[in-house]
Amino acid sequence: MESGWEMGKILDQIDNPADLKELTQAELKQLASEIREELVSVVSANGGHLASNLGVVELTIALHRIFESPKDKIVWDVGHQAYTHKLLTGRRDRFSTLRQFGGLSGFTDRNESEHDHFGAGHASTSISAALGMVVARDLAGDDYEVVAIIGDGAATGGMALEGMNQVGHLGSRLIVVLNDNGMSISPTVGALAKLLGKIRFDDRYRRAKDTSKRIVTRLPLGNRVWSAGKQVETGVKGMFMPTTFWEELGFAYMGPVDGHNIHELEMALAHARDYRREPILLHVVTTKGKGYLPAEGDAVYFHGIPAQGTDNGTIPTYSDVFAQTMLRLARDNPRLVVITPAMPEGNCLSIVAAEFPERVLDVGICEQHAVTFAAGLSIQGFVPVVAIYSTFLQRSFDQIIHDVCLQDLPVVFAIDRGGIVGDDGKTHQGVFDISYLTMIPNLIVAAPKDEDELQHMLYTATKSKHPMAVRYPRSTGLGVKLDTEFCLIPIGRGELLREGQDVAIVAIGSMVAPALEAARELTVSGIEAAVVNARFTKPLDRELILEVAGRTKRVVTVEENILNGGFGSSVANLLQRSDLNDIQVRSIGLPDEFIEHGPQSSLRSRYGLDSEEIARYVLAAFPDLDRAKTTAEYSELSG
Ligand SMILES: Cc1ncc(C[n+]2csc(CCOP(=O)(O)OP(=O)(O)O)c2C)c(N)n1
Repeated sequence: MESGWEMGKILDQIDNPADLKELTQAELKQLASEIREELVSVVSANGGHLASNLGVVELTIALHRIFESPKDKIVWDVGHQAYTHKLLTGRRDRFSTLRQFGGLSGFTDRNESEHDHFGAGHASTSISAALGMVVARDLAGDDYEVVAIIGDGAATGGMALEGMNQVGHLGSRLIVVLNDNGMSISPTVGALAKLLGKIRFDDRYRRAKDTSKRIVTRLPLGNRVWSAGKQVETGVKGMFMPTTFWEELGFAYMGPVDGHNIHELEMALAHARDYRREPILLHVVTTKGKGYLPAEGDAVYFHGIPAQGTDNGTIPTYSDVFAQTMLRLARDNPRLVVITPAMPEGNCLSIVAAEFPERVLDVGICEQHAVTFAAGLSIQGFVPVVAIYSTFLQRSFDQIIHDVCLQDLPVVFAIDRGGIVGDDGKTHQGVFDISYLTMIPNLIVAAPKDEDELQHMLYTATKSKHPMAVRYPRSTGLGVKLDTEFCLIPIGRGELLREGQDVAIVAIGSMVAPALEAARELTVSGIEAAVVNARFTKPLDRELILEVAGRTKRVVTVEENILNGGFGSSVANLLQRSDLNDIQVRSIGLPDEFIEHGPQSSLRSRYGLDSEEIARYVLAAFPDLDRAKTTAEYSELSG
């Protein structure tokens, strides 16, 4: 670090974590406030996880002062709170590109920095990944520290508990920092959350906060107040803790520590680092949104904010229409229950919860449990709707197969964020669901062409005798009128939206509207394309697809999903097994790669999923059509 930083911002002088070590406590405080300014400024413009990041500024600074990344491994859970970590690990200059196409990811990413020891985006992975590193270290006879930082929300996830179970069993040297702000996206739910609440709000802790400060400043680093768990003989630990939950799991427990006091954090982390015996759980209490009043006041909204200039307009989103539909259905059917794995906000469920609090169940960040829990409700004659993002449903793959579909239980999967989600990028794209759901026996898989069809499909799903998935995109609807009466959509029936004899564009879900538009654009080239809204990827509308294919001899499928195992491959399979000969089939969809972050519209265009690209593809895929057009034009010209 250059000397003379007093002249400018301290943050501008931090090129790597080692630069932090020379700063005084007063300078660190100044640095924390500069970081907050930078976070608010960039995230307000680009969108992102503001409140979570504001809450861990001091914790991140302290971690990078006490540990030596990249030698020591700092493993963030979810990775959505790693913005300060990015600022301090050589990415300050690129921070303004956060979540933009080609810019920094909104999560930890091993391709981005040697300081990102584990890539994340989905919750509850840190303890398992960190334990893997610990065991590798110990088997290889290496010596470095491994620290997992996990939020109280992510700690509700099953894998976190599975990881803790093995950590306690092995007794390995691992430090788990529990970043407890009482919030997941919404307030954290569950018995574990209650336990943490007890500690946070315990009178003895509040009194002890000051006491501990006194003790910490009075005593040298090695004082026994901070020596952990079973070794502690002073009364301080007992004073802090109403329970020994973590100790029973085999962890030494330290805390709770004030997560906005850098000095105190450093002392606690240094003790944890030097303890070197059993695994340690360091309980750090933070305030989500800290230091920016709007975010402190409304941490739920500021958990993840949209980029500046994102105009929501007046057209409802698909998520809005989902929630409105659930509300109406819940009024009519006292057996309808909506299950959300910690995403009541994202799924817009507050309007349903306000009227039926006992029938909207937040189960925590527990997608696997959510699905099997739904199976149990279904067996007892209830109508469970699992409201879930496509990307997170991946967690429940076996539960869908083994607990729901194998028993043919009529569970409804309302799958939000199907397709390209945009700025969250690789970890969050909902581009696999058509493939991984269509292959499962008994499961009906549908995707609506617009928000009106969504409500009818959801209604149909709640009346189904079989499990049914309805997937819809992250976006506003098309602005179509919503029918006031729900109607049943015949299972496995698509609809022919446009006649045409040259080529049939068979589209599913969000791709139906651009397919229709592409067909209009193709008329300029003298090509008449039929357009089919397939509605179901399973069961397919055999009759309709075979009929248009037989007539046009050219079929193009379009889906916002990976091509491998997707809708297009189902249609190709159908045609291959039919008696039809000489049908040319082409499929538009996403390639066999992880799709990066960027605006939804530019990603769609990049991957050929908008009307212009679909039209261009049709022309290129069937040059005979183009020739026909040219000949037609030629004869027209030549009179
Ligand atoms: C498997 C999975 N489910 C849901 C989410 C969506 N999600 C992102 S952050 C978050 C809350 C995390 O809460 P916590 O771990 O306490 O961190 P905080 O933001 O409060 O710091 C949720 C539910 C996710 N990333 N991964």
